[in-house]
Amino acid sequence: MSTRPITGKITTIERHILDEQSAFPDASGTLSGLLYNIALAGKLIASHTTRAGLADILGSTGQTNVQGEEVQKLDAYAQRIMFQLNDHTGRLAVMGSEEVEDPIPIPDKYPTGKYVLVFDPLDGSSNIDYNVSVGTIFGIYKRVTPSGPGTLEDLLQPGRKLVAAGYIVYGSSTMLVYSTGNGVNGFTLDPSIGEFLLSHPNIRLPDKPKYYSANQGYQSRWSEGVQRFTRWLRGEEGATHSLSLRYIGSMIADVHRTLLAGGIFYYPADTRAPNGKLRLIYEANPMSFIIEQAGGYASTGREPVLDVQPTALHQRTPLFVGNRELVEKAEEFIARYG
Ligand code: AHM
Ligand code: MG
Repeated sequence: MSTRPITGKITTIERHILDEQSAFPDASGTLSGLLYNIALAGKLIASHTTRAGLADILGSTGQTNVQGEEVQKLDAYAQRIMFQLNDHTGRLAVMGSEEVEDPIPIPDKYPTGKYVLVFDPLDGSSNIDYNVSVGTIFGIYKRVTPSGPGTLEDLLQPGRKLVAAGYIVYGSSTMLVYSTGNGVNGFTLDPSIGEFLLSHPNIRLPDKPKYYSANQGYQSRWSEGVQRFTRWLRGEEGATHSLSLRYIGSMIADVHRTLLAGGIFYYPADTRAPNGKLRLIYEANPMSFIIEQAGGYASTGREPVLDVQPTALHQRTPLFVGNRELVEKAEEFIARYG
């Protein structure tokens, strides 16, 4: 074991959240508490995802965990954790989740608050069986209805109105990345002490993009503009350089890599999915907010994702996110060829 003394400043996520809050002298601490609770949810979900391969073994023997609960599927667990950590705090008016069809009310016995939480509790969950990275995505808005229980109207806000957003990726290590509109910071979970520590301060997309990322298995279903754009990324269609390809099939991990390495991730519309696959409110918007806060750009291919006015909780959107010049190039090809 290393006996090297700790020399650098160690910033826990709690300290970072409080430091950010101090920039707003009138802040009540409600948002800070909400963010800290989400970080706690991330730790709990991370401790389960690392045991993912064991769930079936334990489940088949009828094992129960320490709380006496039956071992259950990870996405249901992640949903329950996000709900239970946030339902009683008096901070939220309503929640919206990929896992639940309707707006999730705050139980009557608890007070409601001024914020709204949208989340995908476990994005990429089809990858769990193959030990591929998955993650939790979240977005926080101020409520628009005046008081009492929050409604669908509170959830149908454009991404531009996000107060904070972020994600927790359960990969080779667990990382939490968030922004309150003042840049992007990343924290790595130190499992030995159970704390998220600031490991990636002030993340900016590198100027020189490295990878493009899309499910090219669907290429024949894409529009001509998207097909030509893809060829351009590979050095054809008059391009002067080409990018390398990476596709995990877990949006959270594909966008996380795009954020750190530079490049573009896209999930376009296709002949079978005319609005693409990804969901606007709790997948595309929070990830787009992060990418834009880090100097990049997010588009539907025709307009900024963050400007889309949602009309339904689970609506889908085509998504192009990454280095601005690449995303704008996609818009150019789509405007020209459809
Ligand atoms: P999920 O929310 O059910 O996990 O679905 C969303 C996931 C994204 O993480 C990923 O980008 C996409 O589905 C992959 O889809 P495909 O298998 O069509 O490439
Ligand atoms: Mg998802």
